[in-house]
Amino acid sequence: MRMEKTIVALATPAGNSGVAVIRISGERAKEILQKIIREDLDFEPRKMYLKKVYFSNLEDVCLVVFFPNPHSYTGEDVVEIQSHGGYFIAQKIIDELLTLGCTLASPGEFSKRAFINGKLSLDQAEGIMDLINAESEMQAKNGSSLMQGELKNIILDYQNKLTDILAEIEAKLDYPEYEYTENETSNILDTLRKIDENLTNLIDESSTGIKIKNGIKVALIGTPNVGKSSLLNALSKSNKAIVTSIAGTTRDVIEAEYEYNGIIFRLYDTAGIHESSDEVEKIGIERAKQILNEADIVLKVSDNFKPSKISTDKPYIEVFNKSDLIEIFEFKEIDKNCIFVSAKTGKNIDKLKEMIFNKTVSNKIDSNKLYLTNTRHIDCVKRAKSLIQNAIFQFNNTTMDIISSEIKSAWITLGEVTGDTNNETIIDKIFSKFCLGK
Ligand SMILES: Nc1nc2c(ncn2[C@@H]2O[C@H](COP(=O)(O)OP(=O)(O)OP(=O)(O)O)[C@@H](O)[C@H]2O)c(=O)[nH]1
Ligand SMILES: [Mg+2]
Repeated sequence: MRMEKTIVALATPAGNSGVAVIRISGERAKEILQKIIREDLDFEPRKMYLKKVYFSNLEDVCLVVFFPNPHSYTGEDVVEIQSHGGYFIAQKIIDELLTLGCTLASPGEFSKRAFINGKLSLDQAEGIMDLINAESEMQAKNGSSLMQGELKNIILDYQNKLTDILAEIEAKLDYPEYEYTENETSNILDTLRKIDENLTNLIDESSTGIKIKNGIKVALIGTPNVGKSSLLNALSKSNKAIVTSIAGTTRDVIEAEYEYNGIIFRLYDTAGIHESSDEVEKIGIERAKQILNEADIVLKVSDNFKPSKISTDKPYIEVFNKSDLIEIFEFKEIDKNCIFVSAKTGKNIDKLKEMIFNKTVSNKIDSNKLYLTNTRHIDCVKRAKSLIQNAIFQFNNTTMDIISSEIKSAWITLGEVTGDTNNETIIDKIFSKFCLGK
């Protein structure tokens, strides 16, 4: 399907940089490129040209390249102009392209066109965004697998199996007197059960996928002055939190993060919890309690080597900080929930990271596996699973046309993952969340 508008956007972030990439897509892309370089050139596909680009009363020497349809990102004619970086120059070139006939692209419009032109499935487009937004190795790996069609292929495989069953049932619906052999019904049931089992696995493992996507929330909780902020700095190798010897230094929640074994851990340093009459500190303490509720794991920090009195129903680790102040030659684990560390010397900080990892994700993660990380995909797979289960449960107690209708619905629901069967409003909504120029 061809679009009427030829769209333009900056594909690189706005700001000062070595180069800026301006992307144009649509029927008029080549003609507009010829106008801005003031040359009637018949571009060789995908070949870089060094050309002067004219805009306002200025000019820049740019690299330009033409990707004729359908061999381009969007499947349309695409032009890329690499100008010198800098907010001003790139913006002025875009202004000129707008006067020459381009329209400003909306967020995600390039990817949406790629999807409409069959260059990408919906989940592949979402994978590209995951890859762009990735902050950790696992997020990048998962985004890349999605982008390369790993989930799409799984979904297509299930859809094909369902199609085979549907073909078999539909062919026999015209012959109401047809009696299914035991072999035929058990083959259909076996296939449905296998799909159900695979979908169930995908759903079960998606809790790990969500952790990969969102990161693990780690709350640092304790009484004032025990070294929570110092620990946040030590764990994240940053200087984000203010550290002083004055009790009650931290008021607002301070956030920092670190990556461990490909996973992002989000640290939340909070105000020391105690009875306070200070108005500002009281608000900070309330926020600390809120963070305690939202955390995936809590570090109960103390500096007197006694377990903290703060109670939580979340998984937690007792962290005895300032261990450099006592003479322990060999730190012994009292139990699996407790560790002696020193934010000051860095002692056992890596061991603490390992403990946090083991308590939150360990053993549940296989770096070669594709996890469902997107709530939209998880929702589709859950609905498809429930339809398949309906078909299985009713199999021996109802007519084949009812079974067939459940299977058809499951097929359609699975198709929503790849965007095969979505309506236009949903598609628009999904792409509107993408970034500009993508
Ligand atoms: N010796 C030693 N001192 C530490 C260690 N960690 C923190 N401190 C000191 O303890 C004091 C308090 O540290 P903070 O990190 O500000 O403590 P906090 O728990 O964030 O304190 P509040 O924000 O007031 O609740 C500072 O003087 C730190 O230098 C440590 O491992 N060893
Ligand atoms: Mg603090």
